[in-house]
Amino acid sequence: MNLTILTYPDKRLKQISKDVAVFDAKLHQLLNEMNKVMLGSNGIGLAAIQVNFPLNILILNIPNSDGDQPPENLMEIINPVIIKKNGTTSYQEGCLSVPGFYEDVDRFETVSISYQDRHGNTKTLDADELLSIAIQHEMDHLAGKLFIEKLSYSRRKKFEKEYKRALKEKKEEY
Ligand code: QAP
Ligand code: CO
Repeated sequence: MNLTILTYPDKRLKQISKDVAVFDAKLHQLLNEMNKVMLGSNGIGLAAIQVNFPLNILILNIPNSDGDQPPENLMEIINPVIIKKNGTTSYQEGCLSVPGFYEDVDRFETVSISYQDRHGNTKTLDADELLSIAIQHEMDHLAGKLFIEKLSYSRRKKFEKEYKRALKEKKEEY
């Protein structure tokens, strides 16, 4: 399958993802490969569009207090819909598709979602703290949005400047 992570400003990240209709072995293979790519890149969350599959799929593995990400903490969330949201919070977010940049982003404090698991079974989940933030971050990917689009004008400017410089330095380092 050989997945690679798309990075900003790749326009493919702007695609609107579509619902998964078939819960077959190919879907399971994609989920398994996404998990490998996420953990191999030190990620805590990944949307399928970030590996160029415009499907409503996200995976999460929120580290526990000692920083571990055991396999039993992996969450596979397919076709998610927010059914309840409350409060506001702010967190310094990053993204595997925007490497090296972190900035505060406003989110709902808690969200409840309805989603399907890898077998197509419908579930609900009440999320708070980092899990809630991560779900909202990854669901934005499914709508073709990156966290940098939620920044104020001045912070977005700061991002563009820093990110362009980093890209240029990377090109020059061969
Ligand atoms: C989304 O983000 C997220 O810049 C997941 O050099 C972010 O896994 C959810 C990463 C914040 C909740 C809060 C970023 C790895 C990983 C980088 C990630 C980098 C290496 C980001
Ligand atoms: Co992201």
